[in-house]
Amino acid sequence: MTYKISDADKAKLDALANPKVMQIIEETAAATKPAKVVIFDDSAEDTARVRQLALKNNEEKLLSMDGHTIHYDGYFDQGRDKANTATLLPAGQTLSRGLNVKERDAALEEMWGLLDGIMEGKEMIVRFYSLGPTNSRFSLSVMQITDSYYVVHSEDVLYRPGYEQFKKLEDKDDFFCFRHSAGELENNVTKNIDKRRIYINPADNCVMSVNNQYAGNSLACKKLALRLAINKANKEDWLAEHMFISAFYPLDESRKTYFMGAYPSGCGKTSTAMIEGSTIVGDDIAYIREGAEGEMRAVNIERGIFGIIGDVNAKDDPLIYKAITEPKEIIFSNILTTADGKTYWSGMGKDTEIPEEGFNHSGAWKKGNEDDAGKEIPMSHPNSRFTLRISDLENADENADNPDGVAVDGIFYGGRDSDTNVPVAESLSWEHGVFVGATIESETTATILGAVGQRKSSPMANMDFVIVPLSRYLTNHIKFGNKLKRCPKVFSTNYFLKNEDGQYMNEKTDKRVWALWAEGRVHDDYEAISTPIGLLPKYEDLKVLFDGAFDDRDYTLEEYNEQFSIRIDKYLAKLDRMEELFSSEENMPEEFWTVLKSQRAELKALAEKSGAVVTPATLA
Ligand code: SPV
Ligand code: MN
Repeated sequence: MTYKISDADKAKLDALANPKVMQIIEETAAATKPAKVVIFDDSAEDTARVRQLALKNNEEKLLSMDGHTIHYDGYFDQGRDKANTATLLPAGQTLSRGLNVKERDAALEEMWGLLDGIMEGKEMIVRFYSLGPTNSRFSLSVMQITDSYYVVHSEDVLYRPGYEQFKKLEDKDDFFCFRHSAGELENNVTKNIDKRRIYINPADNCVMSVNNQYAGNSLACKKLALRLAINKANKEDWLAEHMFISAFYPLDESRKTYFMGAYPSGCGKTSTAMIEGSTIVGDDIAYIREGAEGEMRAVNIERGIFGIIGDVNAKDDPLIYKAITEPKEIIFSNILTTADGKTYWSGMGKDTEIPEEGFNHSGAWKKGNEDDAGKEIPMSHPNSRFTLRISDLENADENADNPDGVAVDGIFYGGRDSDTNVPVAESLSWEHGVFVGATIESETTATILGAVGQRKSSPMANMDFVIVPLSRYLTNHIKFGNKLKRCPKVFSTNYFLKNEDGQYMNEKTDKRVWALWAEGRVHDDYEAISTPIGLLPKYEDLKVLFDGAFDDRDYTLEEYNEQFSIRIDKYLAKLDRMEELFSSEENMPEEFWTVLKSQRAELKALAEKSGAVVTPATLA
């Protein structure tokens, strides 16, 4: 052994009796040269110690409310860094949609160079997690190595402990391995941001990530593991998806129905998972397998939420707002805080109370401050977030930790689309549902570094992580649904439709009604209007649901007609965009093209008969 370790920590490693674990620690310590190696197990003492060390090392600071802490990522480390994230493949291999690829040997050489001495003077933390409930056939094991106590503290909140699960691996190397270093720090944030690199190596199920802190770049278990899981799932017979899982209930709460949903970042995924009246299993990543009765079963691989805090207020997201303004263990990131430990973020609904100075992702901040590029620094970053445990929520679902997952009967797909899709529509078939998911488009948001507001295609809201050919991923999706005896219904949603004056056509809370309608459709409670783009709700049914769901929302026929009219030109233009994009994919499933062609033919025929904009009443 070439590194320093306490006897107690050495005993924890010995108890795992896993040669691969030992080898990885040995070679990582030899390269990174930490002051010592520290091993944490699943005990409450170790978990408490992680949080204390995040505070002691100034990676987090206490806030005035019990359990709340604040962490800051660097000014230039506020989102996932797509440009410097790459999958390592043999020379000549590429990935769909221009996902970054690097030649494996050269990239590994570069990475080991960056790792050389990177932990000098710091502790090399080794911590184990389970992706999914423990003792579950769905779950995978993760070994996280990092020099950041914020990273492991976040993972302690977001993931289930996995040290005991590693013991059960015995000597097998069936786990994902992650090496992370925040790199040299200045004022507690990564200094050498130009040397930020995130390399995914599917050949040995390892990821290396350096010179960053933002969770989407640094946390093993989040998007780094999702990429490896998608690779694994596509070689096996299951799905790894960027999806929430929640139970929706009818207004009389007489039954519950589990739904999943995929939305690109910043497009309402967490608020859909936390719709009033629902109970939540998870809001970000799910593993899906077939159940014993031929049903779709899903587990949340996480046990917490890393949610966007911007625009969370008592009116639009009452459940989330309540959850983050009460005492419990919460890590806030990149919002405005004051010397007395108060928290502020944009859109919190208290505009008049926002202080003119404080501390935020730019450091000491005053209203009107500009950055080096002359851009005014917002009070809180648009991708600032909160991290909390689902079990600390009042609306945690009773099956959130069920090792056999939950049976899913509905799937939502949505993007950020101002002019095309109707607010909710049921897909005509499983294949049509996969098409709807594959053709999600969204205006970009602040979660990804780079320009915001551009329309981007994001298949299943999962594209950034699909490190297998997109065509294979979609083919597996179609096959998976087709083999089920109880296949979920699929719904497209769109919360972002705007009228000609640029105003949103819907209130943010309207999504509750779309969920109520979809839940009812699963149980055949409502008739629907059959159209080429899918099955649409009837006005009378929505009216009753709006009246039942809200005290003061009068849903008018004019609103309905405006929202649910089929804007045929827009749909046709979207089909053209999709045809062009997917034509460059080899081996696309035939079903995709069949749906695309029939949509186009039917929409054209409808336009000839009824004009370019068709109200649902015309089709009823
Ligand atoms: C997302 O962007 O989809 C997130 C946050 O869930 S991140 O950790 O950046 O992936
Ligand atoms: Mn996500």
